[in-house]
Amino acid sequence: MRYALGSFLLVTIVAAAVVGIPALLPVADAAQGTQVVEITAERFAFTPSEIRVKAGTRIELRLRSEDTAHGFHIVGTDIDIEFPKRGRGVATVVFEPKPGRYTFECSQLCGAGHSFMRGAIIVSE
Ligand SMILES: [Cu+2]
Repeated sequence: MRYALGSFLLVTIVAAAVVGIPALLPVADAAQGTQVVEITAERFAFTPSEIRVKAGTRIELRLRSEDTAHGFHIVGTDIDIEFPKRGRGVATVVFEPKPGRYTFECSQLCGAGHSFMRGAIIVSE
């Protein structure tokens, strides 16, 4: 397991398997300005693959695999983690981005379509 620790990055691995997450849609926590986004990875896509937030939002990404281990790298940042295969837990990444468009990609070789596993976080002013 690799951890890239930056000032704006917090990584935790939740040991318990998360079963039956009720929704994949972002859940806003207005009081703290935190938006929780559940992301599912499955060869060869992240769902959702596009996340839009307003500037100043703290994004808590909860990454869960539906098959093998995958990686999650936000290009241009030091966020790059591996998260476990199905049933082995969830990895949480906290990202507090400036406005802009950030590409994320799988960083753990996971099969023939690995290089297609990407998405974007779009932070508007
Ligand atoms: Cu991959």
